[in-house]
Amino acid sequence: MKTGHDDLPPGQRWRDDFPRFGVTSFARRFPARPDVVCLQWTGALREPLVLDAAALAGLTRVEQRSNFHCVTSWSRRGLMWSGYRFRDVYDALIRASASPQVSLVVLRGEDGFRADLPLADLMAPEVLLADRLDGQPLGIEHGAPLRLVAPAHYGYKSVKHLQRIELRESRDGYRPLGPAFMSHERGRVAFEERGHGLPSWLLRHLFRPLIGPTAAILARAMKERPPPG
Ligand SMILES: Nc1nc2c(c(=O)[nH]1)N[C@H]1C(S)=C(S)[C@@H](COP(=O)(O)O)O[C@H]1N2
Ligand SMILES: [Mo]
Repeated sequence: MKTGHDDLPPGQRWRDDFPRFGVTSFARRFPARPDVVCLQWTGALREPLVLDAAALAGLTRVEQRSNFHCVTSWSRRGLMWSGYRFRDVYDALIRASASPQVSLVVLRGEDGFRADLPLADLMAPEVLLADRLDGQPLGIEHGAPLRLVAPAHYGYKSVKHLQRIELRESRDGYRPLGPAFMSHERGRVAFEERGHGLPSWLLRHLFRPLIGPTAAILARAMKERPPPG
């Protein structure tokens, strides 16, 4: 049976570890309560909703092995995530309150990071709200208490430390994080949708030298994290 786990998407290279990674300006912002799920839903819905761990626990828990692809060109094979399908969460707990016109979803992390995806992309069965990784509760380095996992999209769509999910009926008035060339409206790995305006091979070459230094900055920030409280 073909699992797809050995397929390396265009322009990617495997690595054996799974570094804490991301945008360095957020590296020293940590979740206040990494053990407490508290996910707000705002925007185009009748009234804001908050989901906690108990609300999610009523849904089917899913275990899923998938590869992870960072836009800077590193990939990690075979991570075992556990959590809930975004689709199940939306259908069971959100849809009844949401506008039928919702087309864009903005996901925000407690560190200030954000990313957007079309609702249709989030409804794919492999998109999870994950709270466990490789049989352990999700650590702070990988997005505690809850993160998105969207394996068909570049890692920058898989927002860690999820705090708020905003539903929108259009892109009007929404500005993606950072410079335009660094974000793509979909960001699908198979189509090498790395960013905007610049060819993907160029982005790949611009990003590749930043992998080592970025991972080092994020690891150091983690080590120097002030004790909670
Ligand atoms: N909240 C938050 N989520 C984030 C980021 C971030 O800086 N902050 N970085 C993104 C990027 S660029 C990548 S590649 C992945 C890295 O996930 P990891 O740290 O678990 O390896 O997280 C994504 N989600
Ligand atoms: Mo990334």
